[in-house]
Amino acid sequence: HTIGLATTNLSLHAPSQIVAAIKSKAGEMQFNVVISMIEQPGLEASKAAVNSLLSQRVDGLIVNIPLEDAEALEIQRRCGEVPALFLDVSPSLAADHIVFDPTMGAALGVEHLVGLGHQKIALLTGPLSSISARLRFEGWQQCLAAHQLTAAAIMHGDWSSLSGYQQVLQLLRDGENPGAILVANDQMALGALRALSEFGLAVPTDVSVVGYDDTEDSACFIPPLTTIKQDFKALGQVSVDHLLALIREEEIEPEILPVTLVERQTTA
Ligand code: IPT
Repeated sequence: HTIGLATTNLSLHAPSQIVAAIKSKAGEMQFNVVISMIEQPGLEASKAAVNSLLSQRVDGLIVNIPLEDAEALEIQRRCGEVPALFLDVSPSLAADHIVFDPTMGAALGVEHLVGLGHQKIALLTGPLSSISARLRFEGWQQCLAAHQLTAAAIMHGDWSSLSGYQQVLQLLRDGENPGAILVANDQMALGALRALSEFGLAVPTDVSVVGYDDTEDSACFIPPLTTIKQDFKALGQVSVDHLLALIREEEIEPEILPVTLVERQTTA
């Protein structure tokens, strides 16, 4: 038995940890995993990846590529009888999916900083072509508004640590001085920490930083990163269980997984 896994670029930490978790759980269940990786997200590349997995006669598909609802539905149609489970889509998608709760993750970050007394909070989003990046961004803005706050600055990165470094460096060069930065993933937070350090700003005494993901390395950043944990091991287990249920033609509902705040040493 074989699971097909269509994934966004594995040079990013979160997708590679998701693949590792799926591969481990599938192994326990005596399923093989064949992987098709796309270089850049997009509908055409996603369709090609899915076609190549279908031609290898997989029993079911997991798709961890950021997709708009219409794109996911088109891919689902293309799969025909083969069940497909989506991991990077809107929680309201009308197709099988398991996603981490982006609104909860955004709110946890804002509430943590506001609870510490921060009011000048800058936002560093992921690429706005990604549905999850947009949902985290919207969640931050809604939660700030609920506290009568607006973002002190808005920056857009591409998930890479280098983009985080460049965006925060530019912010500081422009003379902006936020008391805190909410960052949409830990890799960009790593770059943000480097920019702050190069500017002579101390974390967390001058600037607080909150990441998002809690990837394997985040506890070893300098200082250890406070972040929103998406439990990738749990996602791997739940998504394989869920796909196997779909393969057995059992009735099963989409799931929204909770996220948690992991408080380390980048916030005060
Ligand atoms: C999402 C990660 O949070 C982000 O860091 C980045 O790696 C992105 O994936 C790549 O697409 S996790 C996803 C399941 C929403």
